[in-house]
Amino acid sequence: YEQQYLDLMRHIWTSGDERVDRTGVGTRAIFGATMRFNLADEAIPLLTTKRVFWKTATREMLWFLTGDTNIRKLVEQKVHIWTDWPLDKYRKETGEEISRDAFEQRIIEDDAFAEQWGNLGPVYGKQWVNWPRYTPAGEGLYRREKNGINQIKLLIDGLKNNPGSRRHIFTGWNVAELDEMALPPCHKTYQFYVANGKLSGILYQRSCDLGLGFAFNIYSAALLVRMIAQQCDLEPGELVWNGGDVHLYLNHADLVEEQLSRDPFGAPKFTILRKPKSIFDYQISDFEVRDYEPQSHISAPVAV
Ligand code: THF
Repeated sequence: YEQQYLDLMRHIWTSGDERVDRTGVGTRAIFGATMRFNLADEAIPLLTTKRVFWKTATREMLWFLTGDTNIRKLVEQKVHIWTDWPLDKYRKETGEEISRDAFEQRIIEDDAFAEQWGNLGPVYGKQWVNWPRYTPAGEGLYRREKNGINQIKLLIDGLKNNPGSRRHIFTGWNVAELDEMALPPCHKTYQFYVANGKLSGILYQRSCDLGLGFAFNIYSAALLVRMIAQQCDLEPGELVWNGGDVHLYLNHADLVEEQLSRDPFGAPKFTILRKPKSIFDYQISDFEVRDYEPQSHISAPVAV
């Protein structure tokens, strides 16, 4: 599987379309790509050609499942991967040249500050577990209900009660609310499939930062399939990844060169140590990775 990734990276770097993107950094891109990964025998898609911080990605996934959209809980756990967007907004709106560390410190220490500046808008978690629900309130008006739709709960119920369904889907792409989001969802649609006692998943990702985000996105999707399979008493099957605009940022040249010079090594294993009561009750200590001996981390800047 990792060879699929490295081949795609090489292909995009050598023959992708060079284009200007939203961030102004510039990318090389292709449109449409698929990778498949078998999750049997505790296999987990963690890249071995660089170290991937799987605990960070796990904390992010658990945070999504709480429905939270404020970076505070992430920052408290030393997860910094969502800080750059609120930080950028803060700097632009106040003109203050605050450092990233100082910004995170204020997010942790100052409730009002976190409330005002730490929010990403109705991104992933909000849509996943609390998609807005409207009911008619007469005279053509609608009332927004206090509790929205929990797509994840419905998904699990559906997988348990009607495994053969072709509608096991959840999505963060709430068209009416895209404008309010710091960033519209990249990993936007998940679909699941049950056959022969196994649960498989497809992730459709509209936009993929192949050098940086992909390592997180593919691991997180596998984690999700594994947690859902456990909750539904199924074995993990296959993870299929579909990318739309799959790109490499032009300022990731060093990362690309370094990573393409390395060979994959070993087969990391993943275990869930306990079966929590529901999909919403997992903790970081429930997960164990073994046989993961990656080559060194390669740092690269994130385009905001
Ligand atoms: N925007 C861009 N340009 N790339 C992305 O990968 C991305 N995301 C999320 C939203 N917008 C994006 C944010 N997720 C890292 C990882 C995931 C991110 C953002 C940043 C990152 O910097 N990873 C480093 C260090 C990790 C760490 O410090 O723990 C890495 O080397 O992996 C993709 O969904």
